[in-house]
Amino acid sequence: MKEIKGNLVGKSKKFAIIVSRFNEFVSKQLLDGAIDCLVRHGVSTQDITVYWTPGCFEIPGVARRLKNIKYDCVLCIGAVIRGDTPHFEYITNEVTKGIAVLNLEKGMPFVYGIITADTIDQAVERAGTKQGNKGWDAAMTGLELTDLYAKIGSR
Ligand code: INI
Repeated sequence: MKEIKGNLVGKSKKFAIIVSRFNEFVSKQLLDGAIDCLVRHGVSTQDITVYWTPGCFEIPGVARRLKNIKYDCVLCIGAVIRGDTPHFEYITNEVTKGIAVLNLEKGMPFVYGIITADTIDQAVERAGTKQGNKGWDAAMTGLELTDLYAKIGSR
């Protein structure tokens, strides 16, 4: 049997992080968690580039523009919080679909680090309090996937 796993090795790996400014009081905590995780796993701060978007809706478009720049992984980070109108559904659907399509089309990992919460409390709980930090979790996924993709090689 042959089994291939991605290890959490960040040395010499280049990461882009795209983060939404909307609900910045949450997304900034997610960004800090992601950077902390990458650096603690050996990624140099010089190998991390952060791109800010107005909202989560814009994240897939910006991610697509990065395709010609040499990154090993793109982390997509933001928070969509439900309001009184159906807006939440449109934003979450588009950002989710957009990131999924990029993963399939571009042959490199685009990690889904988007919190979709019904309430502000739920979002805060996932941004470094009760439920951990989903930015940190996204970075862990990114580290594992960059190593796994490297082991698989280009197809
Ligand atoms: N963008 C978010 O990142 N989170 C939200 O909760 C949100 N809500 O609720 O409106 C949001 N809206 C802005 C959207 O992402 C776009 O930036 C905007 O529609 C302009 O295209």
